[in-house]
Amino acid sequence: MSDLETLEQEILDAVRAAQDVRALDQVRVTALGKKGKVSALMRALGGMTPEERKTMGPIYNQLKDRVADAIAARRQEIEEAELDARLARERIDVTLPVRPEPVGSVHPVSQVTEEIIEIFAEMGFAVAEGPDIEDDWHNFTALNMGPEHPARQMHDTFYLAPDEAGGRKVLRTHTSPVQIRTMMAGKPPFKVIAPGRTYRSDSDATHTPMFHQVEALMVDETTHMGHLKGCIEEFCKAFFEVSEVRMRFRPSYFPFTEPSAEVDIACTFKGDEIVLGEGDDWMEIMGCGMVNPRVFENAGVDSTRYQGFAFGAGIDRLAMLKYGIPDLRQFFESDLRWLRHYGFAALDIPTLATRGVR
Ligand code: 2U9
Repeated sequence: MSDLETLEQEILDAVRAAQDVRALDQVRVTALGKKGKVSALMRALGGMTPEERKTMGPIYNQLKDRVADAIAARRQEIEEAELDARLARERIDVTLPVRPEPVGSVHPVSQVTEEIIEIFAEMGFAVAEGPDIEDDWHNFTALNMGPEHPARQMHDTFYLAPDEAGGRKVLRTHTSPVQIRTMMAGKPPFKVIAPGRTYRSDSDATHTPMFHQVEALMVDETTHMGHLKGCIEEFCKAFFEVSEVRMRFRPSYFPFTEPSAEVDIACTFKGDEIVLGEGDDWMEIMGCGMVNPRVFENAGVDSTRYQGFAFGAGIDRLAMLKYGIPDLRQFFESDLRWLRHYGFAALDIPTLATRGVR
């Protein structure tokens, strides 16, 4: 056997003997690394005559390729064997029943979202969804906030980098674009709620950059403000689990509704606790109004035939009020102690309907 053949045999034996990626890498370094044996041969080509180089060059190159191929093949073998071993080690029997002990909990925002969806489902509202990343038109312009509208400034918008055409997408600042998409995709009547994540560049004790909203939209030929008031009142009674709730509607302004109002519910502060539904104090819980005809026209709905109401509320704020959670920022800190304290038992779905509150 020539020296070259012996060298190749030695290297290939070492490749086969390597049992893990680290050992294999060691073999690669001793053969093909800077100071490796095959690399030394390649370097030696430089000191040869042109004729010698012509003969030996291809021989050394082929040797190098065979060694590299053998290493790559062995690496694949080792990786596949390691994966098989890991899959066998970490095998999970997905047919096993769920552990009986509490291992996780439902976040108050998820719990409250489910409660809200259920209350509105009973009133005949479907859930509508849309993208978190929106275009300017759906988030602003369609909602009667044209490029120069001052209300845009109040939204503290997160803008994405401009695309090739110079358009800048936004993280939706409210869930209202979902209702625009719903109206554009279908025909009236509409009866939907849009719960979901919303984003504004704002952070203090009562604001987080990501928060949750729920908005409702009902559109038909005779929908009027009485329906709006009745619907909000039914929602409040069911959500806060009280048989009566005193409310007041304060005139307000939103570009997408006309007229617009803010809704307060009566409350009493008893020490640290707050009792909702009765008392001499007021707590603002949502905004609402009759859909501005301009919004209907933008969304392809005939505003001479249809009218509708809309309202919007912060889910996080509703959760704080209902479950006595003092600090909004803790909602999103993923602190296990907080989650264990304020979380709800998984699988124990305490729906309002099954508890027969209404
Ligand atoms: C369409 C037409 C009208 C949704 C509305 C509000 C009033 C409102 C705030 C509540 C608390 C946002 O999270 S918050 O700060 N929202 O006051 N939202 S009316 O009106 C719409 C939506 C969509 C097509």
